[in-house]
Amino acid sequence: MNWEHNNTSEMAQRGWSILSGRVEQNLVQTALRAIYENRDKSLDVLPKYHYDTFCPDLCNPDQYSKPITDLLFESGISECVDAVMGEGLDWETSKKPQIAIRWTESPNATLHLDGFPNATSESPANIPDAILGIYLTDVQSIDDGALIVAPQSRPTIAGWAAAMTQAPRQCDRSALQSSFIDTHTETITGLSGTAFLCHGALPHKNANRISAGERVAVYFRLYLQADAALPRLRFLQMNTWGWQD
Ligand SMILES: O=C(O)CCC(=O)C(=O)O
Repeated sequence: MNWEHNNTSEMAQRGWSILSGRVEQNLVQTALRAIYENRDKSLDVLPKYHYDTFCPDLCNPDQYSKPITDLLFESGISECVDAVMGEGLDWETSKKPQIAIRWTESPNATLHLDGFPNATSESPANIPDAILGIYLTDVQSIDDGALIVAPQSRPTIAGWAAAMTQAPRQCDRSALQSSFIDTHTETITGLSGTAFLCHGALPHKNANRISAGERVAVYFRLYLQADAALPRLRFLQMNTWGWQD
């Protein structure tokens, strides 16, 4: 896996980029086997698990499943990400996986930011610095349940971040979320083993799965260490996405 010059400029322009190369198929197939052996079908009906994990046993923080963390640490992805994010990444927090399975009956999704508290919550935002996605099945078109992203919402988020910095108590969280721009969205496609990095403040959702079968993706929310040279939320507080050549 490699991070090329064009990855950096794509991050700066639109907030997402596909890593060059793909995760080796033996790692992908081992992860898929673990997922299907551990999948808890009783969770399928509970929408919470669509945004958490369908395999709690693989995502137990006492010991994350090796076939899943190998996708990061044996594929060359962790080195890429370290190179991009300046080795300030908190891997203990960032290696928590989400197993995201989508099929035709999955609920409709709406654009959102991960770690963004809902309107009534008192908790602070915990928006990741970046999100790493890995498709374990082929996602060749939007109908395969691709990830959809909304870079056009950047000015809205930058404005909100500025207001949040100045007067956090007066910020209307629900107003921000309902103002994400659901037109001119972009679709991330790729064959099994494709890995992509998204800016943590890039609104996103999965497209409905129309094709037969299931889409399986693994997501990792990447957080910089608290004492990293650039503080968390740095992307939100800047007018650019924070990625420079
Ligand atoms: O399944 C996907 O591709 C997106 C999942 C998602 O948006 C989330 O869990 O926050």
